[in-house]
Amino acid sequence: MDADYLPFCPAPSKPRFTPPSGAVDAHCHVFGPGNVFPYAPERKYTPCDAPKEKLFALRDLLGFERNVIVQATCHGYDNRALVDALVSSNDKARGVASVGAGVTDAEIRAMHAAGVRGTRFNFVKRLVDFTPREVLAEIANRIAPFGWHVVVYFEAQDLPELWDFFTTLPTIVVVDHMGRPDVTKPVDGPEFELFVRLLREHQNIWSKVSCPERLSKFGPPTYDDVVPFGKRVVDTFPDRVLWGTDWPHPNMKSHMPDDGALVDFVPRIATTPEAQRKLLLDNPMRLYWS
Ligand code: 0GY
Repeated sequence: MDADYLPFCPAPSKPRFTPPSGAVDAHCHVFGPGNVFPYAPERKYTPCDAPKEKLFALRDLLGFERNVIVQATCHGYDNRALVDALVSSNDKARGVASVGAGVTDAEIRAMHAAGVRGTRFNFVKRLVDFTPREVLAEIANRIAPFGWHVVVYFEAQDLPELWDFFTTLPTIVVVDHMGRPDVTKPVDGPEFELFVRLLREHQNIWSKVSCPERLSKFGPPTYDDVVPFGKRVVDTFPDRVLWGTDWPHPNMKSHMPDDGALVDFVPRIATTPEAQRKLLLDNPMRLYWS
């Protein structure tokens, strides 16, 4: 089956930046292979196969030790590819699944044993059909007793409408990609200010400072226009930030990033060894391995 966007970078460069020992790539995916783990019939895109072996090889090349593998919409609620990667990882991977309201405690327990520690709610309209908030709230209440958190993916213009829902969730809430700011707007303008306020007023809300390749209008390899946004979030909330490659970069149509260049973006937003250690090691270890 053909993918409907670009294939991932076949030969990423070795980064110049060396991550701290034990570092975690806290946002990446596995896709298929489709002949073993079929893609969801309701998916909005067809990815290229991106199996666990390739992810683990990339992890080693980039100088990381662990992965947090996030269920993407192309696999729907079928978490088998994710769970297979987790149990094959030798305790080097944790997961964020996607579950429906019908999930049972036994299913949650089995996923937990495999290494799942959260569920993801996706609000990006091009990626998913609408799910009523009451259903999502019910799922959050079901997973909370297991110590799981909720990962949310949305775009900046939708934050006002989602605010009340996010701020009443009973778990830690991790926002993907800084809530996808429009980086042509000022970093201290009202739109990004609202996102910063979300984290400032709610200590249970964290942010991934990932995906400059999706947010940038300047483009590769340095994604300069994203730096002030990432740096502001890392500087302001050093203990509640995570970073990931987003390999294999689903839906990237403008260009396919060199994952080595993405790692070299990290010291530009986390500018001290302490900030880098928190971002790449202490924070993800606390959330996923403690
Ligand atoms: C990402 C981003 C995207 C896709 C998904 O679940 C998904 O399909 O998250 C996107 O298209 O922006 O983080 O993987």
